[in-house]
Amino acid sequence: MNPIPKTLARTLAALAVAALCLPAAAREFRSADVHPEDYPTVMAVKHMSETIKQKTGGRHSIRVYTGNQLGGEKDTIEQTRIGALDFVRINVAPMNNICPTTMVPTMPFLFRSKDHMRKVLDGPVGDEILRSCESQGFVGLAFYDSGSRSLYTVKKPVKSLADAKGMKIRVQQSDLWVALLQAMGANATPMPYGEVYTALKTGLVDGAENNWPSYDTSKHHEVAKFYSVTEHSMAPEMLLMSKKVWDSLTPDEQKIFRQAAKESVPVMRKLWDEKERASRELVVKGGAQIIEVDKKSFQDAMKPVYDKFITDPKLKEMVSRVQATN
Ligand code: GTR
Repeated sequence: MNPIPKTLARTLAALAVAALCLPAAAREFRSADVHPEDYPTVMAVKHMSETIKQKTGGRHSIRVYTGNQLGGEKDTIEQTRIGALDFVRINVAPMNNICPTTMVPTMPFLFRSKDHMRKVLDGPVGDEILRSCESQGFVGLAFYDSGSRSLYTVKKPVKSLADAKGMKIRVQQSDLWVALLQAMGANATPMPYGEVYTALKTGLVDGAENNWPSYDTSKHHEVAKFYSVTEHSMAPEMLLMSKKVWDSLTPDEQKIFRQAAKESVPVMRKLWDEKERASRELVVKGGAQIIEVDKKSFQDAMKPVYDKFITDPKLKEMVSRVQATN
C-alpha cells in the first residue's frame, strides 16, 4: 500500500484541527427539570440560556423542559449520560450511587447554615465534586441551593424522633436516603418526585420530606399538613451537561457555557431566598402546621449513616474539610 504523501497528511491533520475549532452548528440545547416554569432552578437555567445567546451571537440557547415532561430524575440522568439529553438539573441525591462524592453534601446535618453550605460549594470541595462526575459521563457546571429538607406527614405530626418510628416516608431514589430515614426509625420508600402527591393522597405513604418551595409547588402541603422542622439535610441541586455533548463544543464555547452557568448561581440564590420565604408563608396560609421538633434527637440518630456511607478515606477527608470550613 502506498503511504499517504506527507503534504496530504499534513493537510488532513490541519483540516482535523480546524474542524475541532469550528463552532458547533447553531442549536437549541435541551435541559430537564422536575419543577414548574417559575421555580428558581428553572429560572436559573433560563438565565444561563440568555447569557449563552448573547455571547454566541444568538446561535445557541437552552430550552428547559419542566415538570417531569422528559421523565423523572433517574430517567433524565440516564438520557444525559448517553447524550440524548444535553443538560439535566437534578438534586444530588439521585447522583449518589453514580458519583459517590455527591454523598458528601447530602450527609445529614453536615452544613451548619446556608452560608456554610454556599461557602463549601463555591470552594475547592464543590469544584472537586463537580469534576468527579466527568468520568461517569457528566460535566458538572453548577450547584444550586435547595434549602433544608424537613419531614411532613399526613395524619399525625412528628414532634420527636420516636414519632417517626414505623412511618412510611417517601425518599429520593438513593441508598443513602433510604438509610437516612431508616436511621430515624422510619420505613423509607423510594419513588420519583412526580409520584409523591398521589402516594400521599392514597395513603401509600404516611409522609415525605422536602424544602419549603417543593412542599409548596408540588402541592404536597394540601395533603400532608404537618411540617416538622427537622432540617435534616441541605442536599443541594446540581446542573450537569452531557459529556458527549460537551465534547462537541469548541473550547471557546465550553468556556462560554461554563461561565454562563457560574453567573446563574447568584441569580438563583436571590430567587431562592425569596421563594423560600414566600412558600413558607403560602403553605401556612393554606393550613399547613409548622411543628418544632427536638432537632438534636434526630441529629444524634445519624451516626449509622456516616458509618455506612463515609467509609472511603477520600470521602472521610472531604467531610472533615467541610466541617473545618468556616
Ligand atoms: C426537590 C429537588 C428535586 C427533587 C425533589 C425530590 O427539592 O429540587 O430536584 O430532588 O426534591 O424530592 O425528588
